[in-house]
Amino acid sequence: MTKRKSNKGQKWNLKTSTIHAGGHPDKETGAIIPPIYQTSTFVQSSPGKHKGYEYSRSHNPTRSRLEECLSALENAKYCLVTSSGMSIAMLMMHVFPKDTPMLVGDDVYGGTYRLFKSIFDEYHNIKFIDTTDTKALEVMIREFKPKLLWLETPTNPLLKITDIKATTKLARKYKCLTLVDNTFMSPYFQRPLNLGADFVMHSMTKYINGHSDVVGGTILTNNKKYYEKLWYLQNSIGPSQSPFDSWLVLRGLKTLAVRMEAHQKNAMIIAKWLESHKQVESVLYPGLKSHPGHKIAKKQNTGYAGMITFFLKKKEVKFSKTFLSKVKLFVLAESLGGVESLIEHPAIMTHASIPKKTREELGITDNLIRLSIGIEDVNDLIQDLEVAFKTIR
Ligand code: P1T
Repeated sequence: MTKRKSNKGQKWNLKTSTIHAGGHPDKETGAIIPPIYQTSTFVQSSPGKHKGYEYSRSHNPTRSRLEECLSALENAKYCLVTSSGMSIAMLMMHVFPKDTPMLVGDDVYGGTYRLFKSIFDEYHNIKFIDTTDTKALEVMIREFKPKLLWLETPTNPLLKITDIKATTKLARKYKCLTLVDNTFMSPYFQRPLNLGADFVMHSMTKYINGHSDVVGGTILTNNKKYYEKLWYLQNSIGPSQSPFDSWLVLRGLKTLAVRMEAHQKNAMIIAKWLESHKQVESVLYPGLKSHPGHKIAKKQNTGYAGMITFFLKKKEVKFSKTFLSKVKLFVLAESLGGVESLIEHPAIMTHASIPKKTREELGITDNLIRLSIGIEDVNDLIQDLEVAFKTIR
């Protein structure tokens, strides 16, 4: 039997890695697809003598395969896979000693905001800031002396773009580590570690898995010390991903490249269509020339993915509610990054945990609608939105 090696030490392009990294044939049987090691524990021949696996909370061979694949995609030495995106944030908060000063982007996923604002604010000294404003950021970093800068780019839901290279350089000057939540781009379009970030994380629930059937998280780094801390915490606290879910993510990852291209192709057409629509006040899509962060996105990304945010001209919430309930093909649901198109109202749904006043200051208003563009036929998607627009004329 020919034994193909894993890609450790080899340089594959990303498209190849999505299919082959971590994908060596099973040693016992030659199975081309890694087995789902659906086991909680592993037999030892004598106490402490095992084959590298002891207990599935600590390590599992299927999860290891996924970690190997993700490491190749994000160009990282170390990867940890967990049970959700939020558990990654929770582990990171435990890495640092009590009262650590930290800066977090002001427009992050509502659940991330809630975790930092209502749980870890008693443990750490956390401040929120617009990370796209490099000048204000430098003043804050100099004075506040954070040890960690946590940012999303593009942000959720306003799709603000931060210059990763400039920002990580700035943070490093003041000995501050940077974490980029790369959920909205996927490694196919953005690789933050290559741009200077110390950590990159994903809610794998989204583009990484891509099929809306798994909740999962991952964090990657080249820093051994921090990886070891994170692994120790994950093993001690316990948010491990199940072998079956890791296997599903490995399966989903194989089509990452074709999915991302298809998301982006549809999203660009829909964003342009929305921009010219009479009932739309404005559209935010990083691929549009009108987007304030377009130039930076063009420089640091190889594409713009499938998330679009737009504002209805009719500002009252009743119009947004009607619009959202009239679509038939778009599914009204939280989450994003699956092959099916989703639509949602951030103020009522994904970002409801942010106080109304803060939400409005940020621009998460009642007429804001967020789309996750899937890979269906784009004409069907446009037709569906047009029917909803007609109901609020
Ligand atoms: O849902 P979970 O896998 O725990 O991931 C949380 C998370 C982290 N980071 C970003 C940028 C996210 O968008 C999310 C989850 N977001 C949604 C559920 C949403 O609809 O925006």
